[in-house]
Amino acid sequence: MSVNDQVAHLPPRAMRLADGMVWIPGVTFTMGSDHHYPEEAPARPVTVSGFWIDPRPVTNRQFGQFVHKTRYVTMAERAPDPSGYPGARPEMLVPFSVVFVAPRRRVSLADPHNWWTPVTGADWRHPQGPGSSIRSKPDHPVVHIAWADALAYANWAGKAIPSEAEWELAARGGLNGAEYAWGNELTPGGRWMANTWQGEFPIYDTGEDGYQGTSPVGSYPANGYGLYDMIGNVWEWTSDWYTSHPAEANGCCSGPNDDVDAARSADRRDPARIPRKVMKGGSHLCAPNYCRRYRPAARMAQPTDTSTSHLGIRLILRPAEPA
Ligand SMILES: [Ca+2]
Ligand SMILES: [Cu+2]
Repeated sequence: MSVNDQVAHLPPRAMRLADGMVWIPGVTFTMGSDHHYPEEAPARPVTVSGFWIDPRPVTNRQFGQFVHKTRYVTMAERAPDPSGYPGARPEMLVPFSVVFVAPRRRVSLADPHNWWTPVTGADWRHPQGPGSSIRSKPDHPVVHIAWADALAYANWAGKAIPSEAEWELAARGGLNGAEYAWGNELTPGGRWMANTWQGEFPIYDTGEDGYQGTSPVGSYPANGYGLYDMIGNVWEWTSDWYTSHPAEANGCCSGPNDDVDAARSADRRDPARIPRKVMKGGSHLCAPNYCRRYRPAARMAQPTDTSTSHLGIRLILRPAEPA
């Protein structure tokens, strides 16, 4: 299908649900890319049925309403269950979440521990750890959300977490095969289209795009489907179990092989063998010198038990199956 055909399928403005969800028409599109990281290849046709999607990631204010109503306690606020972590030292089994901390000087880019720090007391209300707050960030995307938290919120909202294919189709905004969610140029006419990192990662972010760290959702232009922040700001959970090569994945995200796929998604070097989901969209930490994942095709593995300061959620709604 050509780009023009796809644009003809853009949803009319009227096709929005009362809460602003946007209709993404079912289509066959080119998923993945052959021009970047190996885990994105091969570019291949994938067919997705139509669905509704939230135009923005879930914000701190929205997540706060959920917590207020349900008294839900996120994974980052609970001590890990020792049975899931054989051999872990007791002092490690305390509530924590993973926070990006910029090192003071140049470090090896080969070891993410040089900038990712487990912080006790870091959670969605305290994104940088104890002493930090979200008081000035009601409209920023919620972060420090583990997979179980994402599911709990989705269930409460009566919505679902998108599959990787649904997410990528939505992110492409009707531009089939484009590099970015807005076309083939990172900064068309010099304009920043998403919240990413400028300058040398991980030492110093110049914030040339207007923001260091997260930004209020909707601060950058929407894509062709009217969706904000699909790229940059925070990564977003998808429901697919991670495989290093998309062609290995089953056609469907759940079913009789779900347990097998979950087990296979774990990192072999991880003694606890925590299963990993695919996250999409890149974040405010994606930088040209380290991680050019501010593109719809980009993907990373995220252990389901781990929450971080640059990962949030966006929900979808699938139409009811015809009886
Ligand atoms: Ca930025
Ligand atoms: Cu990145």
